[in-house]
Amino acid sequence: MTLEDWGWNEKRTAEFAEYKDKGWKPGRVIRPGRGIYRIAAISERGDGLDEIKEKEARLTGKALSRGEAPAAGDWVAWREEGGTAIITALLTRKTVISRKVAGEISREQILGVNVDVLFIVQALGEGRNFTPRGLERYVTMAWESGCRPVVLLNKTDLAENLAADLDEAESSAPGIEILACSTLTGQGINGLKALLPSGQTGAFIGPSGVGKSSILNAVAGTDLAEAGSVREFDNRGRHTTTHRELHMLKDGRLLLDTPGLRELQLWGKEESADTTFPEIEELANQCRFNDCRHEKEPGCAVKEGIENGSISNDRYNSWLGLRKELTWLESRQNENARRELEQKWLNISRFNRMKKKGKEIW
Ligand SMILES: Nc1nc2c(ncn2[C@@H]2O[C@H](COP(=O)(O)OP(=O)(O)O)[C@@H](O)[C@H]2O)c(=O)[nH]1
Ligand SMILES: [Mg+2]
Ligand SMILES: [Zn+2]
Repeated sequence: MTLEDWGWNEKRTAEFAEYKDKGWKPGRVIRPGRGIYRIAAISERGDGLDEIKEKEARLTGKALSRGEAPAAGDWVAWREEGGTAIITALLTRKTVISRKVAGEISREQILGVNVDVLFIVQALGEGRNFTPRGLERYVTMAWESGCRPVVLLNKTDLAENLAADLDEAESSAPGIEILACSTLTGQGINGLKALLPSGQTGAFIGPSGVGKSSILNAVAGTDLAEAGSVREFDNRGRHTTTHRELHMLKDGRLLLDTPGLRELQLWGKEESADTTFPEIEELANQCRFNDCRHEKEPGCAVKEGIENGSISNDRYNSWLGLRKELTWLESRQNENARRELEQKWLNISRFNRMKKKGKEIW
């Protein structure tokens, strides 16, 4: 096995050059933890050749600056210190799948990084929540991540009207490949495999219970991930959000299992939803006023589009709602950034005051 099998390429080699000079080695985070990370890393075999081995690496307080904890899928640099691997640097992230943490706090939660193909899983039939509006949220998240999105409509064995479901999915995910599948009948599993060449990393996102772990197992041909929604709760009945793991399948495919999301709160900017609604975005550029809010303004091409039927009212309302949510989030992010900057200046002036007094500070 080589680093390339884990997704390494020439660009990474170039980026790693400065770390190589320091004697550091590359590795990829398989499973993040609190302070201890499982990584796939180069190690010497003893006969002078290298091999890839899984090992545990530690993150020391000094290693990385705050807010930069390695995530599942990250490429890192590490060095050996007294028989322990210490993570020393994070390489740039090609893609980042993130959401806002649940609740009131506006902080980013990273679900996985350096994923190439992001499978949005929705389940059909009884109950398990495929709704056009819900799918639009996931599509927005997917575009924001930078990954190539694919929609998986799972549990086709339970579908009452697959053609209608496909139609609905198509309107909510324009321009995105949609695949119908079932882990029960095996439908669509080969089609899914065809979308993920080896050496590329795939990941599944979607609500709990839609079949993410089951699909992973179906692709793997063995039980890698624990399926069955019961296990997504810990023994106190709380929803567990810790499970994030990059799996290398026997056939070399790389797949990241993420925890089920009970609710998806978006993380992004005001424009993040625009790619999800290309038909609206196109008209929004033709409004009379540049700062048209597409609500009551005269000469609004979006409103005209609704009237003449080229935009659906549901999609329009969904778009407005998502934009409002994201605008609010952006203002909160700016507020956070302002506060952080303020704190930094506060620390600097404190530092200067102490220095003047000739005190030892840290
Ligand atoms: N009928 C049907 N059930 C499925 C299918 N895929 C998964 N399930 C079931 O749905 C439940 C949740 O699956 P799981 O893989 O744990 O979902 P996750 O929470 O998204 O990882 C389990 O009971 C699975 O057996 C499918 O294609 N058809
Ligand atoms: Mg699961
Ligand atoms: Zn307008």
